[in-house]
Amino acid sequence: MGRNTEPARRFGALARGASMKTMLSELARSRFAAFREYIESTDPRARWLVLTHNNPDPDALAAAAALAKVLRSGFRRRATPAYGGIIGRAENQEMVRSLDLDFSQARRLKLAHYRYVALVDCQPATGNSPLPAERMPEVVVDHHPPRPGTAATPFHDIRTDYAAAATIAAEYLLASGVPVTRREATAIVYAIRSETLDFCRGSSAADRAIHDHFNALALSRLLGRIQNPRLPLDYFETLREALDNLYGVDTLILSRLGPVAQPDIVPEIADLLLRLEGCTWSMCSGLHEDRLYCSIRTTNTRADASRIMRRLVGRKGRGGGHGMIAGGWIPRARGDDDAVRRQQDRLAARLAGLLRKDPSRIGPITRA
Ligand SMILES: [Mn+2]
Repeated sequence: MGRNTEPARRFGALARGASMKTMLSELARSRFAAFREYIESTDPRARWLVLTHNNPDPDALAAAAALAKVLRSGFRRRATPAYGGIIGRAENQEMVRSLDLDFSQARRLKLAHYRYVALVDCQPATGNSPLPAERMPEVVVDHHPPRPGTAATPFHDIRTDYAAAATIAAEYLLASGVPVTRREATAIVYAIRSETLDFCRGSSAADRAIHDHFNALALSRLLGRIQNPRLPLDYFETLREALDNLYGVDTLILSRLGPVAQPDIVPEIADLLLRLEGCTWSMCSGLHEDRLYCSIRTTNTRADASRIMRRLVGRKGRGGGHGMIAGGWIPRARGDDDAVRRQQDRLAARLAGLLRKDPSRIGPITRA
């Protein structure tokens, strides 16, 4: 271990692509050490279910795929990645197709078949995963603010300063020394880009380091195909509906949708609305099956959108998020479409109130 051997060893590590190990922060390494210790204490023959939140986004899909890979290749565990709800957005469907992500629909699996459950990009008992509230997961890997049920789980790694849960899972991949395929690298890169809106929504040094490392391996042609997929006609119809129903007050912009083919379109519209010049808050709501889904966005980096969303949906609904983005749902109002529209208007008025804007001044947005 003489000083003169250092440069050669460092170069060797670089050449093998293991240099990232030295790039992982002290925190990342100690969290992985705790993860390793916990996984090694589990029964090596038992099955693992790796679950995303319902209607998974690219971050949830990439994080679950990476965590399942770590369990399989790093620890020789049997692991099944699965999701609840639907993979709705054309981008996400293209991601699964192009990158050969092997996901099961949780509805088709028997929970009792799995001795262990890992929840990714979500937390227990929050109403947004296929895991029933009474079934405690063994592992939670997430970047949303910690929820009460999480502290009691045997292993949890919650990093609220990370923009993507996929960044945490990618750090596990690197720390475990498991070789990563170019498709897996592409999934991680896309997850971080989409979760941060190409880094315009804020990110940590860890997100940027993981993105840049895996970007060198990513398949740019597939990345391009995922980011620009063909879109079904109902996407354009929903877009028209959203633009026909623009209203707002002050710097808050709102839109409401009727029944939507898939709930993921609601946050997508909220992202789009926030790009209107002069706006600092946006909200979109839309009906899917018996739930009214709602998403809010803000440009205010010091805001707590998650807390506002939870106050917005109240006791009957479920909501969560990060600082600048949040989503949730409430049970749809009984009655016809008009009853739901009035429910959407009440939601908009309540949000205006929470943001200290006068709800009685909410009106259509038109060109001055
Ligand atoms: Mn996420």
